Amino acid sequence: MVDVAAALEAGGLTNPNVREYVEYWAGITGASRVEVVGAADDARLIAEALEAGELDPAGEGLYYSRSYSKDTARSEERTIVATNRESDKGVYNNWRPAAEMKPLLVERMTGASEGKTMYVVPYLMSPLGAPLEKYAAGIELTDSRTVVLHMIRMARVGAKFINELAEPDHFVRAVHVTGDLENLGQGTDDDQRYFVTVADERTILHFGSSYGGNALLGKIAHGLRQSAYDGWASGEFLSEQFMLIGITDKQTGKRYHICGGFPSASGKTNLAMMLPPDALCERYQVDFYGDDIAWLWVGDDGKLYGMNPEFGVFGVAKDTNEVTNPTALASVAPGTGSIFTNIAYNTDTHEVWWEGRTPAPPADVTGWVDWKGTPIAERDEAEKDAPWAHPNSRFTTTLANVPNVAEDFEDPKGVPIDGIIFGGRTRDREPLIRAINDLAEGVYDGLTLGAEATAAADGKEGVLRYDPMSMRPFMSYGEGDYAAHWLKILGQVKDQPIFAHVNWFQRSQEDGHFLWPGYRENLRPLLWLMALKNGEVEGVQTPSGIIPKESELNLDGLEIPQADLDKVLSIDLPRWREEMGHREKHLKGFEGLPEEIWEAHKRVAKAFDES
Ligand code: GTP
Ligand code: SPV
Ligand code: MN
Repeated sequence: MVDVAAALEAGGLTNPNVREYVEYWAGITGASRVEVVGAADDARLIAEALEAGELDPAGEGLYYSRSYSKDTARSEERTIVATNRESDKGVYNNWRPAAEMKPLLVERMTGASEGKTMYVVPYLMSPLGAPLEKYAAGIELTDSRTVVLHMIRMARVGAKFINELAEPDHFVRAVHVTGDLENLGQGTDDDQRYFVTVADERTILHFGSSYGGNALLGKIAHGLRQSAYDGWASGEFLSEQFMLIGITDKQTGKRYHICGGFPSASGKTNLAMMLPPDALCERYQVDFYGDDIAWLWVGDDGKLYGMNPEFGVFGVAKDTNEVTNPTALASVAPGTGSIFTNIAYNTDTHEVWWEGRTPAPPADVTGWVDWKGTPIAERDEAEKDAPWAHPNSRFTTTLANVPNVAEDFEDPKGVPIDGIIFGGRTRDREPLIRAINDLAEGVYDGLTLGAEATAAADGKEGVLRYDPMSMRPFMSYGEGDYAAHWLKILGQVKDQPIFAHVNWFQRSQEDGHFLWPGYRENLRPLLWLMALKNGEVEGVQTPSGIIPKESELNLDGLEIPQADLDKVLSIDLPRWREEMGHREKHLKGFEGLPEEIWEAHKRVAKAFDES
């Protein structure tokens, strides 16, 4: 048996509540060593990982990693929220009784870390001193060094975050055991993986993966699922899969903050890193606060506040290039300590590449291997046309590396929210932007977000489905309660943020091209939204919200075919009427949905009937 007390002491982890927890799981997993780690250990752990072949060099201060080929995305089927109350069961949270799941996880984890080190990773999902700090502390136990290196980039990591807790026992207990990845039956009827959040015990037990969304437990499992549950149980806050940005109009000195949810791999990181279009650069500035998670609460002044609990970015690589997202490229430039996962790699030159990095892959394939490690020159007939990088390949970097990160991104008081937007990959029906002034209609709009699923979840790409508030994979309690909690929190706000639904992904029915150029141009509809909130423009009222008149959108320097612009600035009435029937069915699945949401639905449906 490992001497846990000695390991905790050596690592400076003095909180007396930690020992029993670590001893229990060290005993179960059979780990051969226990080691407390923090951000200060990064350089040593990187050196060890390079030495062990877990990482490869990818340029100065850049690293390349590869996860097992059947372990490249979150698994929604194997992700479960367990509690001790059946009333926590929702449509999407895969609820199971805690008493059933805990023994299953103990069984799988028993002896599964033999021969390995159990790293003790104390973390905080919040800037120090934030109003919601008490929900942000956790300790991840993991048997993967690569997971530690990712955690150091994605969260604030160090013993001090746990030693100095106001309530010393109030931290999330998060256990990650990788398992024998080659023998877990991923995706088969005999799938051994389990990713369980025991939400009412603030315990997270994940077995069978080393991919980010399944293994970085501070991020998705704690930062979204657990905290959404905590926010509801305490009645204090919302935790959402939201990006968060600031927009400054340098001419008037006005500053706005907008947050919003798009499903996984649907544009949050790109929006948060946005460089304004060239013609608008002189006047406007976009500041990055967060790209994947926001916690929202009502301040003493009655305003809605938001903050990003994370410390880094775990971004989609595909299609990131100098035109679409120069900010992202700068964030992963030499010297940033960034880690790339599952992209293509050149074993001679240590260069990296992914689809969309350049229009065509490198012409000289010497030294290049694909994301599975197969030399490109040796790929067989079946693999020949397959992508070089996995579609869900990612880069990991810290917020401080992001060129447009807001000056006050670590300010614990958060930022006041002026707008809340929802969006997704919707190939028809959804216009560029439609604004919603009514709280219940805004919440209703989030609940009925429908979009194409992406490669961020195993085996789901392209499937059209509802994804309420972009939280479908992260929902931790019933949707009816979730809607009521939104209405309750937002109902306390004095100066209501404006809501909007946006869509950068409408396609031509003839040739499938994107009708809106997207990326940097997405600032334009957001500027219109703030102008609408200020009463500077009026837009056109439609049954599903207010859409911009063409003359109200700042189109300086934008080249877009008139027919495409007309299409994204219009409402397709027959398609919408059809959609209203689908929505009714979708909402009927939610137990205890508040009457205000049904009334909002009926108002919108009636307006379509009468239009
Ligand atoms: P998660 O990290 O999975 O939650 O994803 P995300 O919502 O942050 O998505 P991200 O910004 O990483 O974008 C995902 C993919 O969509 C990338 O391949 C982007 O290049 C692409 N994308 C982002 N914004 C746009 C846009 O405005 N138009 C088009 N056509 N593609 C976009
Ligand atoms: C997502 O899938 O929405 C992500 C990345 O942000 S993951 O960490 O895999 O969840
Ligand atoms: Mn995400």
